[in-house]
Amino acid sequence: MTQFSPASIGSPAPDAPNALRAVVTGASSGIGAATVRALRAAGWDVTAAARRLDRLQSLAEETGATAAVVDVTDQQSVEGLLRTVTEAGPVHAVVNNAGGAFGADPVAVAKDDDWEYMYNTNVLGSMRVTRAFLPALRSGGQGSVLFLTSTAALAAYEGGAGYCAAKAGQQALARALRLEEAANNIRVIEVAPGMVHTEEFALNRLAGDQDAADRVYAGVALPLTAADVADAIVFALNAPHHVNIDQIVLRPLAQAANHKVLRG
Ligand code: 8X3
Repeated sequence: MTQFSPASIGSPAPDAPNALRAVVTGASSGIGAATVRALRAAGWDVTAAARRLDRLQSLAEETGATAAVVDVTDQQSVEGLLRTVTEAGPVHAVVNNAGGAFGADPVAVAKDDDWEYMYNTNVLGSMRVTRAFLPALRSGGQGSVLFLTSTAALAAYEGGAGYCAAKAGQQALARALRLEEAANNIRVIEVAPGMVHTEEFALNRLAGDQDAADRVYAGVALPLTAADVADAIVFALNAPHHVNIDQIVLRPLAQAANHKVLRG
């Protein structure tokens, strides 16, 4: 069995001339930013893409990644990202991380705006970025497309309908894509984390209410960190190309199911 050691699998040194290149969306914070750090540490050349240029620039200075602005809800913006990336050279991996949860209402009082935004970022955003980059991935002879879904795609829970539906939709996209692109030597990977304590996930979900966001993690000894998830992403991307890790599900030990969280 392959040891869980993200940097160990034949990675070139950072800035090696023939480094593999990845694009990471939603890279301005949380799992996206951690993924940029981990990929750079494993020798990948990385374009860190998101809407917030100031954050991307700090990350670029820290890691040596390239910053690129993208709004995955905007087709022209995605096409601009594709141009920026492909003008600089071949691309080997796309990490569809942009998205998240917006709202935690039960269906009885669901807000259309929240549901539409979640569908537009998680599902349509992943589709737009993937559709745009597939020709470039194919022309390089091999490619990887990774989707950051969630354990919310695996089981529904109260107040999670919109997010669970969006993540299940994104998961279905990944599963269909795997069937469609295997003949083009493109592997499709899904990483589905449970509770990850990041700066913004719960804050976005709970409309900026910091106290409510803090309660999500209250008493949980060790939620996953963004770096934990990034390690899983790099592990899957660094596996030899004939190894398609279809799905990695990772949860904190304290979260045996989305709705069953051990709190001290
Ligand atoms: C987030 C996981 O536990 O909030 O992607 O549904 S959970």
